[in-house]
Amino acid sequence: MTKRLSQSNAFGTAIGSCLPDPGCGICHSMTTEGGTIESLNFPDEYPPDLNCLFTIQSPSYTTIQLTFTTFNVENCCDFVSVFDGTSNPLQVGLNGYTLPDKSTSTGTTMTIKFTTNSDNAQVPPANAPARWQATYTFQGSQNRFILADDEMKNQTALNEL
Ligand SMILES: [Ca+2]
Repeated sequence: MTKRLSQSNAFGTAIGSCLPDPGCGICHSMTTEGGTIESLNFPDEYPPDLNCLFTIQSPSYTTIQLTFTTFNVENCCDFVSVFDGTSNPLQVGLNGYTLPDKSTSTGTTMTIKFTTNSDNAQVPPANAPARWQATYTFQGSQNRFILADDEMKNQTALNEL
């Protein structure tokens, strides 16, 4: 019983991680449920000549769902690609001005590659500035948090007997 409790508690405190290459953008608002990731200088325009990787790591036994919430990526020359793990492509060569589909990993790692060419982004005025933002959420953790919560209640109930 004590062992199970300590495992659940260790799990419940894990928040995963989101690491951009230096000078590539930012991950923020990280919690046990996920976080937000955005292009460099967001909400302003991203610069040219980027060759960037963002690596998202979720807590054990969870998967990662990525949902773009802003997507204005120069539709000739700048590209976003999403990989399951580090190399299995989920969506490759995304650009343009409509929100891409959601991506879901099969394991605890998702990698996002973002490259921009040497020209500043030329996007339609209605879409400017060129930028993107996405939220990532950890899937499959909810039951474990509830389980951990129930175990805490059970433990409390036992202590009160
Ligand atoms: Ca560009």
